[in-house]
Amino acid sequence: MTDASVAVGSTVSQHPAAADDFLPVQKLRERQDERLRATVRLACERVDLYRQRFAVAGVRSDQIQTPEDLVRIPFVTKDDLRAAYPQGMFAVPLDQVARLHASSGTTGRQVLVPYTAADLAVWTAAMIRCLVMFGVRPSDVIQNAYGYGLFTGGLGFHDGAAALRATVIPVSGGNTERQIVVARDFGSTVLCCTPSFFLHLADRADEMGIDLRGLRLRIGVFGAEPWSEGLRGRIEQAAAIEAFDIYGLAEIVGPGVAAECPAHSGLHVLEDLFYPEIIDPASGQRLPDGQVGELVLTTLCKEAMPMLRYRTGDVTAICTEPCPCGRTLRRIRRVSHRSDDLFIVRGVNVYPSQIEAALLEVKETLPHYQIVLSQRDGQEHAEVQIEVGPEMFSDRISVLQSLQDRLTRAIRQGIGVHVDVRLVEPRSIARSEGKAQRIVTAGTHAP
Ligand code: DLL
Repeated sequence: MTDASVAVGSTVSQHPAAADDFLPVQKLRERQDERLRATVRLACERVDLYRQRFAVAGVRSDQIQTPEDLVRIPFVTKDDLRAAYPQGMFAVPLDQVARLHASSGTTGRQVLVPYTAADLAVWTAAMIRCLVMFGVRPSDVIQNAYGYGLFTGGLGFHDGAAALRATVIPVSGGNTERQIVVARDFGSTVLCCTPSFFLHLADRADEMGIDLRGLRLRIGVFGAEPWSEGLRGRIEQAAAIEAFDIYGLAEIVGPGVAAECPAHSGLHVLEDLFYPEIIDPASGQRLPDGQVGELVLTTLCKEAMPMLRYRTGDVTAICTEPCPCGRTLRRIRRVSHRSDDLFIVRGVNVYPSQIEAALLEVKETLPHYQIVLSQRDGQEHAEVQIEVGPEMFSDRISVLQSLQDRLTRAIRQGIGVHVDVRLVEPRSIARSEGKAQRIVTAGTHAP
């Protein structure tokens, strides 16, 4: 990060849509209180689950006046949403629903998410604010390589970019070669996609003899899955762009819940729209700012499906320092993993992001990796499979052995325990066109 980039950030944040990012704290609190009261009232009037939960907890809706009072009410979980499938959580009749989306279903059955026209307008305004935060301007050409469809990435970015009056290329996810040709021939200046798809794209561009650094791209907007600080460095280098993190989830709105400003030190939560809390995932106790735990979100403006204390499963912390960009919105640290996205090696909990960070310490490998879980002797066994580039693979066995040793050491240093590492052939790990699947389960191995 440079001082200049912060200066650029504050210049573009003159955009009228960005004013809500800079509200005086007192005004922000008043807005949150007012919106929270209206949301709680609506939820309890219209949604059985909230009515029942409040009754069991012995709380009346008018007792929830400020976000501090939220601790009195129970959480909502993904299981609750699944149990209410398809429309049990809707707070409006279907004829007032303007659009339906769904969560990705990475951890089970999809959850249906309705939006009224007003919800869509709020979402679009949130996306404009995020794009402005990244320094995107109406003169930009935005290549939107998030999937269009039930997934919120495609249309979320599309509506925000169109409302910003930028030029949108609705290329959607996948079709890697076409993406590269589009970026080159259409003169894209902003690329939006998952970080794992970008890696795939960078590899392919290399094979096609196209240098992404020579294109007009200047900004990349990456989210929808965890990615590490180390990966940011690789991405920025591969395409000579500034890479920004954006966070969101369908149950709350889609992309646009939180985003990075040019200071790159955490993601500002649009907390006049989505109220964040961090809890201890085991006890459910709210944790003070600065402590790591599970992110819980409450929507403050949603009509069609208000969410009160939704447990995201995502692990982060609220940053305590003010941000140099001047935004009054609190920040969360980048989401490194989901609380259920772990595997266990010799009793130690390990997350894929820790493996990725360790791999990035070793220069020769691209972070194309997968963690393969299997049963051996009745115990869960984990093996990290890492792809090596074609030039390395054709090399001598001793070179490969030395690479494997260095990777094994880097991982051991990173996570504190030994994990089996296996180098695999170029292109043998399935490429992601959207969210990467880092952990896979193999068939049962004979002991
Ligand atoms: O992934 C929405 C989105 C689209 C966000 C495009 C950003 C860009 P879902 O499909 O419902 O929605 O998946 C939500 O993805 O709970 C996190 O576990 C993960 N996730 C989303 N953004 C990030 C991020 C979209 N920036 C789930 N870093 C969330 C880490 C992320 N994880």
